[in-house]
Amino acid sequence: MMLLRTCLLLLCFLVGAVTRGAADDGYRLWLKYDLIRDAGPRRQYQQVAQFISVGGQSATLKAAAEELQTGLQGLLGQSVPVLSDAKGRKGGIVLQVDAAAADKAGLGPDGYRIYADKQNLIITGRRDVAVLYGAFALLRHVTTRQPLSGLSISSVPKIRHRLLNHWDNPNGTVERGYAGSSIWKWYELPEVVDPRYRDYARANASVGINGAVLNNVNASPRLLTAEYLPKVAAVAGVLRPYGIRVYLSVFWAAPKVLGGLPTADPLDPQVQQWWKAKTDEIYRIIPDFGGFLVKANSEGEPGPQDYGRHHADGANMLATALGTHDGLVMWRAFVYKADPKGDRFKAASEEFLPLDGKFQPKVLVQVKNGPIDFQAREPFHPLFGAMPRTPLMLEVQLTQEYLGFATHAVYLAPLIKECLDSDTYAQGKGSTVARVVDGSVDKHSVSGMAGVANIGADRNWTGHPIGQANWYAFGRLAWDHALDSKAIAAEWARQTLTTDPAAVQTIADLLQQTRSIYVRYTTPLGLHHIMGEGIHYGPQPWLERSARPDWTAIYYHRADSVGLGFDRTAKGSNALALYKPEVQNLWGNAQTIAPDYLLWFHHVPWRQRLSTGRTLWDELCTRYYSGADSVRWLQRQWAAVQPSVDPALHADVAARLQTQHKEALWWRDACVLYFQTYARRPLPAPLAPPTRTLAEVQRLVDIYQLR
Ligand code: BDP
Repeated sequence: MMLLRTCLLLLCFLVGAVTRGAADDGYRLWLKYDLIRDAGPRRQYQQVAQFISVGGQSATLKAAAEELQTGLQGLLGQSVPVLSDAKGRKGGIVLQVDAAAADKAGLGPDGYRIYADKQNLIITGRRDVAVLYGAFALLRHVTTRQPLSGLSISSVPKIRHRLLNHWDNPNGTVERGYAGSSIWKWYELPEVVDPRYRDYARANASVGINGAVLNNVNASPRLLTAEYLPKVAAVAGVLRPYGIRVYLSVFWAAPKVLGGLPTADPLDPQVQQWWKAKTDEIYRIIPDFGGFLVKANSEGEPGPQDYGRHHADGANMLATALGTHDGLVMWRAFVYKADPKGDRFKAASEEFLPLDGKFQPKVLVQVKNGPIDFQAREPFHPLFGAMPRTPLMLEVQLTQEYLGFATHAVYLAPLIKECLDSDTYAQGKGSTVARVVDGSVDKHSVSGMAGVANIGADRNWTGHPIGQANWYAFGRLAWDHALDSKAIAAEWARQTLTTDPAAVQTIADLLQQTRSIYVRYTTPLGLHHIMGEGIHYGPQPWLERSARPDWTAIYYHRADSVGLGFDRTAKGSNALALYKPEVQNLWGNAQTIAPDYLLWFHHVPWRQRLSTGRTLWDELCTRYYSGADSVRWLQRQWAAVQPSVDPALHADVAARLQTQHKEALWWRDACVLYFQTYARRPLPAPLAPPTRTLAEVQRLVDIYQLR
């Protein structure tokens, strides 16, 4: 009797667990493939998914077929056999490489086409990997419940090299990573190959990412050693079927540290020989190695300038070492010498503009979206459009170093789009950053976009569940920068969070607002670089002293009894002159500049009336307060979708939003109280003054600065 009861109880528990479903831990990202519960649409998809036929044996085609099989079986609840030949059968999906047809259709190496012929659904492209992209596109199509009848889609990426940059260290830590330790387990490799690498590759391929720089730009020489290269090769082996090439960040002084040479001078024949031999060694082990990423003479890293050479000497030396190997040198333009009298805004332009036309064809110069450093809002980097003879890669940051770590919900597609859509006027109106980067403005055949990864070993990959949307959106925008950021948000939410259309809409709406809300409660009106020293978390606008003047906050906001903001007009640093006249007109006049950019370019009197009708001081306070209030709005919106989202996942985001609100108040109070010491004015009605003192907020910030 007792036994029977125990068995019954156990049975009830198991049935309960199965019907409830396991809590969603976020591991599956947007590749969930949960059953389509609505029988009507499910049947329609079932009719065209009777089988998958794959015309080829390659690992990539196999991966495509496997993904479709897993995906469709999950979505449709039926088994879908994989055949090597359709043999006149109808009602299936046919994967086929067709170079001639792809070339005729202008698909390029990666573009795909999906269309319905009389019998089947065909996915085709010039190469295996194009077919793989098509397979993922079809799954996205089904997951987002779009019709298949009469289907005909072609899609060609606008950017050739779509890369994640991992800032991962060989010891397992991640620079500016907030989702746990590195996913690359260097100590275990190459013998232990974590199955997670394959899921990483699947996720990337699903959004078209085709390259990964595995290690931090502040590079350790370790990965270049004969001991470590087989580890790199093991990772490359897992990523290869998914069309992802592996790249390495290199430590400039490696010939000294690893090769025992007395110098790392790029013009020294022994140094050149060392790199040539090292490059050949890499290609022997990893034949499709992608190339090198270099941070040189930046923030204390060694570089060619240590030997009186310039960046092009260094980049070209590596390009020569690559020789006939099919690889790239991505040379970063993130450089700024410590100059108390200078303007960091201009530093990269000063070093790189004279080098335009001096780089070898294998070199791309990688430029951050803005001139300072991944701030919540920056004007586009003045190098875009100013180096016509050099292909420029765009670098954006997905890890939220300056955007609230993995605690604040900030969807980054609007930030990335704001940069991409900015007009440089390089070749007249319409020369957007997007078109500079995709090569169309200056007729470059090579192009690239890099996203600094927000991925770590946390079960859900990105710490904050919403961070997944940033990984997703980066891939989608690198593929097609014309996509709309809210549409991407909806697409992501539909695949990741809920199938309920109203909830998807609410989530897309709220995601779309997150970045501007974050800007308002941290750095409204064009304030920048006023965050906590070193960790870059929380507010510290009062920071006056640091190892370098341009690491303080006062260097950037220039608050005084008269006003606030950095004068970058001709009366100030004249950084504005780096832009084309049309852009200077847009931003040069404090009366007409969009308020969002105001303090980037102007020192504005506190009492000055802005285009919003308020004085600078009143507008500043209003934005800080409305920004913090808007986090409450985010919370309400998120609460509204609760019935449609997995409970564990919903609770996780809801809890993070609580922290976000608390910290929005922290930012608000710190900045309003601090700037008030200069403005010496009361808060405009009806805003209630903070209930804590400046000293109290400062003490709070001090805690975060403790070691
Ligand atoms: C800064 C980060 C630093 C990076 C640097 C870079 O604080 O950790 O090494 O950028 O991009 O934002 O090289």
